[in-house]
Amino acid sequence: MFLSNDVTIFVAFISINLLLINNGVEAFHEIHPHLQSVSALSVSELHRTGYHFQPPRNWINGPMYYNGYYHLFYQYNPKGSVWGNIVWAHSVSKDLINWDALEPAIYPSKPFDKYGCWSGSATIVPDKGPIILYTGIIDDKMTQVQCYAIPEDLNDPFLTKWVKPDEHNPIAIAEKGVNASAFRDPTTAWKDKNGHWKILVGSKRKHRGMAYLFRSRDFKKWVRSKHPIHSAAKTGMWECPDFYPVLLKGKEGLDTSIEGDHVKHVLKNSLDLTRYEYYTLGKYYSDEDKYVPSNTSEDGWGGLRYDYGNFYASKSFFDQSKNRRILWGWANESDPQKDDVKKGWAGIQAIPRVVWLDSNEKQLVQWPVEELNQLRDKEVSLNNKKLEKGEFVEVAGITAAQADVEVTFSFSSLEKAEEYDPKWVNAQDLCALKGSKVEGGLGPFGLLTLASENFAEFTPVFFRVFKAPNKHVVLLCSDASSSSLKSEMYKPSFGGFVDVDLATNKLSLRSLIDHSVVETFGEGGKTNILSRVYPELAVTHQAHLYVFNNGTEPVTVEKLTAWSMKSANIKSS
Ligand SMILES: *[C@@H]1O[C@H](CO)[C@@H](O)[C@H](O)[C@H]1NC(C)=O
Ligand SMILES: *[C@@H]1O[C@H](CO)[C@@H](O)[C@H](O)[C@H]1NC(C)=O
Ligand SMILES: *[C@@H]1O[C@H](CO)[C@@H](O)[C@H](O)[C@H]1NC(C)=O
Ligand SMILES: *[C@H]1O[C@@H](CO)[C@H](O)[C@@H](O)[C@@H]1NC(C)=O
Repeated sequence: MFLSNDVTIFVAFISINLLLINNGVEAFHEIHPHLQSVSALSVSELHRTGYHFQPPRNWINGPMYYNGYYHLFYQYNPKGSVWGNIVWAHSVSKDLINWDALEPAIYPSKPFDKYGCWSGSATIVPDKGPIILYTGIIDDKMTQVQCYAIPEDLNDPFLTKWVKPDEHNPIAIAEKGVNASAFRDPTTAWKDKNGHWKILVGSKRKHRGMAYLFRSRDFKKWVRSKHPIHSAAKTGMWECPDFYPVLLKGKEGLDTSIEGDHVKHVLKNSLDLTRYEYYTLGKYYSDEDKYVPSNTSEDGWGGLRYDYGNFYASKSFFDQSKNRRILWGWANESDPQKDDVKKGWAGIQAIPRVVWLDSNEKQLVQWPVEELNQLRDKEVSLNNKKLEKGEFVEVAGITAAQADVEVTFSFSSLEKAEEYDPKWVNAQDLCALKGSKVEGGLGPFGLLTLASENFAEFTPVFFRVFKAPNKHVVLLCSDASSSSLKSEMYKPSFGGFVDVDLATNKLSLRSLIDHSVVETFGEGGKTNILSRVYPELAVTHQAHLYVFNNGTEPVTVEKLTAWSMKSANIKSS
């Protein structure tokens, strides 16, 4: 995976402790000068996250669970502040929240990856252990091939060292008809019922995005199937494809090799053209190496998204220790590059999310891994609090800049819902049109996160309900437009529609607030939005959290629980 236009500065990890004073904020940070690549002299803690994983460089390769440890591999440039020299950095964890960094697992060392080791995935192959497949760059024209690496010592619990055998490497090259500059990001392999291993590799032909399928008996010799498993016109390069089964009923995750009538398959791609991710649900015909999206999901960028905010290059893996599928994405910065240089870091990981098929079988549902709850500290609650139009109530007593909040709102009637205009097909545009200050009927109501004393800054996360001829349309917005006094930020008002039955007259939200992140799960994880924000005033102890209602219909905070969140223990190497 390749972010040519995104120059992220990482600085990181000097081995002396720095004490920074920023607006009264104290912070310690460890930095290693030998890894430092740009001239930042200090690392600003101001907007640094307390419990979201912050790699120095940031999108992920295949995370995996093996022998009691979760492994996170991520793309990282140890030599420069601009994109290049990409290696696979490596951290391990027992619980997906607290992490220890190891030395890089994979770095350019062979003719087949001399110019870079790009994204890929890990597969745990029975009797062999984990095998990493990744994209190697063989020349300065960015010619891409697929390679593999294996642990040097399977008895090392951390799998610290990885080797790239000369035999059978690279495992796949761009043969005739395949664009060698657009041929990357192999998926985790699955094994079909005939014993063939299969992987996908993202590509495009002119403007048509596609995923090629490769097949192998022995995980060494791979053959490309004649047709891509799937393709879609005008979607451009498919980065970081992900392909996996989900159970029709239940939240349990499945091993990537499961197929049959009791599952649907998910095909996700990160579209380089829009910088967002889209997925479809569909049927996988393994004998024909074909995937057909079902008619409930739109194929292309009008379609379903894991997250309607900053969330890209995600990967999922099956966690056999807890029988769940975990989805993990990367969130870039929204501040200008010069601020990244100043603050000395850029890019975070979203909180790992369990993913399963909604009972309506039309979309996925996601929820933060339960391990996150160990960081919950001081708890406050607010129950049965009615909010009239224009009312807002503070959720006081917690660290509002580093918090987890869950809330259920109820209302007695849908009558006052505003008329829905069928022209409003784009949720993000609608959120921009109807912000939290625009009075509505039922909604806007929700949380007001990272608010400063006088509301000069705030990031509202809210619902708004509309009435269409035969149904209600529910909109969820996460609006960064007033999040910071600084003007030159990217401050979108992200939005997504929520496919929910309103018969219960209730809507719920969970927001994970972490200094420069507001990561929201709407209606139990049906519609999710991650926003990056950089308040000037609403920082650390000056940040406040509220519930609010700006609709004419009163709403009730039926139940709200909020926690101060402890920081995770994320160590650098
Ligand atoms: C191959 O992909 C590269 C990189 O995106 C692009 O610049 C080039 O035009 C593509 N070639 C063809 C023949 O489509
Ligand atoms: C979608 O497909 C199902 C069968 O798989 C069919 O019953 C339904 O009518 C189709 N819906 C549309 C809108 O085509
Ligand atoms: C609610 O509306 C009022 C009046 O427009 C506005 O001053 C206030 O900021 C709004 N609340 C939020 C959370 O946007
Ligand atoms: C993250 O940054 C913003 C602002 O610079 C861009 O608009 C996005 O395209 C970018 N997202 C990704 C996935 O790179």
